[in-house]
Amino acid sequence: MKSLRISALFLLLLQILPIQSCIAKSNHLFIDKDGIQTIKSKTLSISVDSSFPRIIQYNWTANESVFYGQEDKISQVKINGKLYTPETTFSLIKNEAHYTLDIPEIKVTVKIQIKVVDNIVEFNVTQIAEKGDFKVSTFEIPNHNLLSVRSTQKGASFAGAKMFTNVKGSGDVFEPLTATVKKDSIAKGYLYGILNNDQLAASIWSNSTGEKNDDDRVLKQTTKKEDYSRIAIWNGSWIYRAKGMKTPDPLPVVKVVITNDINNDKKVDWQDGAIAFRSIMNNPLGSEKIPNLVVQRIPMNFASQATNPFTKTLDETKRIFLNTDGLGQYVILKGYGSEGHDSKHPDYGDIGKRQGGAKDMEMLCKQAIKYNALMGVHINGTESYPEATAFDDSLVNKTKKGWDWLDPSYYINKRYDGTSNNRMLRLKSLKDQVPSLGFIYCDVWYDKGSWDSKKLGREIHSLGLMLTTEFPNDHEYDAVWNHWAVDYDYGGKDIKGFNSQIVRFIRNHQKDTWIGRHPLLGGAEMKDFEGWQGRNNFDDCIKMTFATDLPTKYLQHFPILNWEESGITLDKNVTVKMVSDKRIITKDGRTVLNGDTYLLPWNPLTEEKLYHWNASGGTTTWELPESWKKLKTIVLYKLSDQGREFVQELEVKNGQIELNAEPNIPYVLYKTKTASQPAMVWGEGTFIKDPGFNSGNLKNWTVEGSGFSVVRNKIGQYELEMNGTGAATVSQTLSGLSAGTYYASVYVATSGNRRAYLGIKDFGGQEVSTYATNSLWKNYIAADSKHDTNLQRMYVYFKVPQGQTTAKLFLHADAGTETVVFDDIRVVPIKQESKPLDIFFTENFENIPDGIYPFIKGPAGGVNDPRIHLSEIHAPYTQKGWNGKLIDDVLNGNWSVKAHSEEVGLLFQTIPQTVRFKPGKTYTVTFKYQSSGADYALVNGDGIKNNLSIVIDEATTTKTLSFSFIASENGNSWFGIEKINDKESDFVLDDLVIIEK
Ligand SMILES: [Ca+2]
Ligand SMILES: [Ca+2]
Ligand SMILES: [Ca+2]
Repeated sequence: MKSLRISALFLLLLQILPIQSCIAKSNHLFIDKDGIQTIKSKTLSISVDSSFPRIIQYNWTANESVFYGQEDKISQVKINGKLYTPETTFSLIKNEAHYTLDIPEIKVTVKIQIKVVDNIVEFNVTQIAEKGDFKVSTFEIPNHNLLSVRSTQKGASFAGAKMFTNVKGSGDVFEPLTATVKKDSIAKGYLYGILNNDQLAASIWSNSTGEKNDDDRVLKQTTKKEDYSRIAIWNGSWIYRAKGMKTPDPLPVVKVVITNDINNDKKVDWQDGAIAFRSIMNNPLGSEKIPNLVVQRIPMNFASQATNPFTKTLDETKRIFLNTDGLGQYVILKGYGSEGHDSKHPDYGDIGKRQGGAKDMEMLCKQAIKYNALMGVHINGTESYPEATAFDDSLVNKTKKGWDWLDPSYYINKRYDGTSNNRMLRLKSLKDQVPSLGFIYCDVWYDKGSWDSKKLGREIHSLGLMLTTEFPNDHEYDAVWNHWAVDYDYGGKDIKGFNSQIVRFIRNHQKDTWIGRHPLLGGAEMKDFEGWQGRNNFDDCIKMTFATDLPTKYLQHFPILNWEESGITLDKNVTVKMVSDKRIITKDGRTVLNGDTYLLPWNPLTEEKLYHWNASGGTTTWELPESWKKLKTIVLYKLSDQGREFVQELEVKNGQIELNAEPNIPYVLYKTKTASQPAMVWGEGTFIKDPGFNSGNLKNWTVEGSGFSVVRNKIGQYELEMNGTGAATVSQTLSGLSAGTYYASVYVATSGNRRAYLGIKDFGGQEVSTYATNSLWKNYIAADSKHDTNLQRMYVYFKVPQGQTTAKLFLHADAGTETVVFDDIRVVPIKQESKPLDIFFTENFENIPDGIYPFIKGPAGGVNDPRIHLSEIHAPYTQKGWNGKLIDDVLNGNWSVKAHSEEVGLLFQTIPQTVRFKPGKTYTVTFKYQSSGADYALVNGDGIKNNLSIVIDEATTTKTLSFSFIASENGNSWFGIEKINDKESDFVLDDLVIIEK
């Protein structure tokens, strides 16, 4: 540092200048009489005021053109909303301007550095020293005018973007500066702002934010001066120490970038400023992954059903891998925790045991990376449910109810959750258990770009996790993907994506947040198949991936350089334009996409293979990429969920190929014949090989008898079908077992009394099996891939003795003429409690494999996401008396079955494959219950008929209900609980005991 002494002459000057107590001095530097100093790079020199941190003017070295800053004297800072005039000391250190701003009345000193690097000016607050009791919460330099243009400059113009989320309209403001332009009485807030004249364009980026939003990230004001009108931009207030925080935020910083015609289109406009802005902006963690995340998936678990256990999701990841030849996948595990969706949130570390627990989840996330899939989780940081361990009177406001699904939720005090560090610890607990997790999707945040949003972003990023969110207006700064933008037909059209040409220009390659279906750029979209919104068609997902997402993602590999009405030019010589209502994409002048058919190089930068898609099918001719033209032949493969299938070698003629394709079928072309994908290990991490029959064959099974085959159904699921009339069995040896109790389950459908068995033998105990005879009961679980069929799970329990590691699992169909279908076998260790010999059936719901065993969901509400689940105790919040609760959610132990504000109709019932009532026998069914209204009835049925219905009294303390019946001759007896009116009430059941006589 140069030693500094006060010059007597300068002090004299100060007294006659209309400035505050400026103390600027230097031994070696010339300071002109106005105290103006110059610092510079090779590209840019700037004049700064030595009496206060103010940039007056920027000079572009190459042609001496000028960009203005703040020509007016300013001398004040605003701290915690109050104006102060600091005593300023100035020094130049190695071509950097350094200011020390002393504010004696509050004993605060702020140090600021301004430096020029190439075409960028950094304005850094390097220290905020609080020497007394006063604490700085906000810091601002009013009217800072870091950049300005004048009406006397040709082409002077402002372009700014505000948050705007409707599919119609835009958040962009383009304001050419004329002498008659309307002035702004106060500064207007924007998220992004660019100024330009006909020589230079410029923009600013800062880390400023507000308490409630970041709408004032960039402030813009049009004013009238004596000789010209002026538009200026600078940044809004910084939060240094948020309310409730003991530690400060990162120090304030703002950067300015100046550019000439950087896109070489012979004019300077906002688009040059937008390109230059990329060199100063924040790049949200994971934004570089976005162009490669082509396939969009949401496996959904809800209402204890665990219809998408982690191991199944890994198998589906492999199917997509094969069908897309390894395209990147973005997968939100919605319902990874507790009983699914966001139940028990914000206990982020409570990984659902029915879904497979932490071990299976880490296995999924880690293995998925091998298949180019990024796994993340859906979390709720806005609402908490009473069963959460984190739920207490500090976390929530019990007078503010939030979303009510499986249980009512309450709004979280986010500031408390952030400042207490509790949220960070809960996020860390998840990450510690699942180190291979890729991202966190934050649902329903509703907090825009507030300080709380920024804090959450920092927490998540500090764990190395990418952040994505539901709405484009939450976390604009940190999030790279928004559900409502990508799920085009879901949610309203008023909150869809970030509707801004300016911001899409800047960040199209970094985010999936835009309004989809843009005629030129397209937009990422999802048509997933794993239960979210009840969607379950695998082939629809493939179609969306290739028809919409691959072209979108191809373009996202190239930042936008020029955007005209007629077309867009992107980096690396890529263009997209409309020709006679058809989109044409070119690379190096050659067409790679023509309407709904394409030959897209992939990876788009390295071009080692080419994807072909033709929506209507037929023959097309394509010019090959430069590096492919000299080849004599290239190799065409057809893609399916079994991987690459060789079609033919194609002759290259004059650098071109002719292709014949089936409609809506993906193809991939390689330069040489390429080994087929390695055989997939289906059922990885489970005890069973190929539990979902995804290999398409029975190679993993021993087959006895004939008639069994693996069939791909209409929605792209492989199932085991018995179409023969004789008896037959398929079996396989489970290995890796250890001493303990297990269950095995399988989805099954049969009819006409043809018995379909699941059994376990050769495990050191007596063979166990269960069977179905008539699948009369429809699957009403929307998040179940088998919904709208009559496939339901059946279970057998078995106990492996010490020293035994293997067992034989078998599926068997008796002789018969009806078709039998099996799918999705699970074998999982589970705790079992012994039951007395004289008891026919008992269940206390403490250790349920999945679903609400022995019940299935009934027809009430149709196929939906039901509001019946296994309720977990967290006294006093889940129990009667807390906050006016009328009944207990849990009657005995830690778990009960709870139906919450359900629809009218049969809510749940047993079926013979879960509780088989033998014809002619008498059964006494007993259970404990509480009910907050006399709105329920006990139903005893036979097949799809209800024989008996008994209204159950309201019970706000635990009561016991007992009834007896004689099982029907056809073997289809069951019992269940019905909701008899549409009043809002809850019903809780536990300690089911059935005695046979
Ligand atoms: Ca230009
Ligand atoms: Ca299957
Ligand atoms: Ca219980």
